[in-house]
Amino acid sequence: MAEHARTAGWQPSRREFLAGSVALAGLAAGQPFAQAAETPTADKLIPGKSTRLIVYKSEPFEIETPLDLVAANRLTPADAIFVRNNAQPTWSATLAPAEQPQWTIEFAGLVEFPRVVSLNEIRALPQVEHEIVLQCSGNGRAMHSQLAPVKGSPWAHGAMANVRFRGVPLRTVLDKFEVRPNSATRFVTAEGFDAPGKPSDADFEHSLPLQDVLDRSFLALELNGKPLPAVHGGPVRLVTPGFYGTMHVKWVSRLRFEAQETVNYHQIKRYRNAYKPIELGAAFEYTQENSEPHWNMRVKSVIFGPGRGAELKAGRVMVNGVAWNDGQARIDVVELSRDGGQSWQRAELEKPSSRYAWHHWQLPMNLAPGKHTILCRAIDAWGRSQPLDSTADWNPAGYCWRGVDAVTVTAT
Ligand SMILES: Nc1nc2c(c(=O)[nH]1)N[C@H]1C(S)=C(S)[C@@H](COP(=O)(O)O)O[C@H]1N2
Ligand SMILES: [Mo]
Repeated sequence: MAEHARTAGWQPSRREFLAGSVALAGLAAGQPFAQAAETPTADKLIPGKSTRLIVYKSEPFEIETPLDLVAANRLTPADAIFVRNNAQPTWSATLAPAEQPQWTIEFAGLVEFPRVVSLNEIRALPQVEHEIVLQCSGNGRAMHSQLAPVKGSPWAHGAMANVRFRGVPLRTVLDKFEVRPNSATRFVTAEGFDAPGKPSDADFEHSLPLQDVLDRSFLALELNGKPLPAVHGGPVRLVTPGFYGTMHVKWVSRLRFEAQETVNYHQIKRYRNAYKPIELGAAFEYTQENSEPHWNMRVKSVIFGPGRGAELKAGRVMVNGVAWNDGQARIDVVELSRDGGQSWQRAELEKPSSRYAWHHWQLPMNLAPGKHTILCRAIDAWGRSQPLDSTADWNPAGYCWRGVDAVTVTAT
């Protein structure tokens, strides 16, 4: 994609920025990564992160949270949240807030009054807070790979978190600054300010359906009650509750109102789900016609306890975990099976703090001595559920795992 010229504002182009031609006030310069033979721990890569995180890649960051750490808190603390960068902007190497007094967001494209709005102007508007599941669409890739080989980092269940974002609804900003999308507008394309390492690679951006953006999106300025850390998109990130994490564009610098989805690599070649099943092990070329982007999250549930492979005392065992979906229909049922899915028992479902957040559930089970595999699945009010056999969901990129979860334990 040709680099755009910014119509106004102080910001340099993304590529100039990456080249370091302009110094940003208040942003910690990224530490140069030591090229050690061993991958450094997450706290070395991103000061403030937990040492327990699993580093698949240090450049760009692909860092998972071990499931017990995901399960340890109702609200995932910032130091434990997984990280996924597609490029590696230097400023992303810190958990500190990205103080950006001069940051601007440009509103461009099919709008009556295109304009550039400063973050300070946005900050002054009424804010909302949403507790949401932040989940990479690659979460669960390791389970896909048990069916047939897939490409990409083998995320288990830990490319997810339950967090609270606070910020200004996009609709509020559009109203206030009279940015009026015209009737031809169908998508909003959000550009991140990060630029790829190789100039020939694509910038990071995603198109989202206009209606969802107007209904749900907000410009997040805070995470868990604190200024948004740089690594998680600070100073400002576009968040659309119910969508997969890839759509929550970090370091958002421009929103383009458009009649068509962008043809950007990250929108068309990756981050999509095919409309029809893909044969196990087969290659697949995504196009706009044969697939749809990772927008709404699929219904999913994960067992938090007992842990995978746990050895425990026979008798009464409390099984617990979480379920969620895209927040568009109520999660009705979470049920567990101990006989491979022939019979199911309903878990007790807690009222969630938000329809976009984890829905906690639990069920006591009586386990006789021996090995047990416990399955779990959620069903929402639209009847959407999770497959017992995920072969029809398999895809070569290992995207959007939503299979029935399974935990095997030994009771003695
Ligand atoms: N600008 C920008 N936004 C981005 C990305 C990126 O590479 N650049 N990665 C996306 C992907 S694929 C995911 S899963 C989430 C990860 O969010 P986190 O790093 O805050 O956990 O950010 C999304 N937003
Ligand atoms: Mo992702």
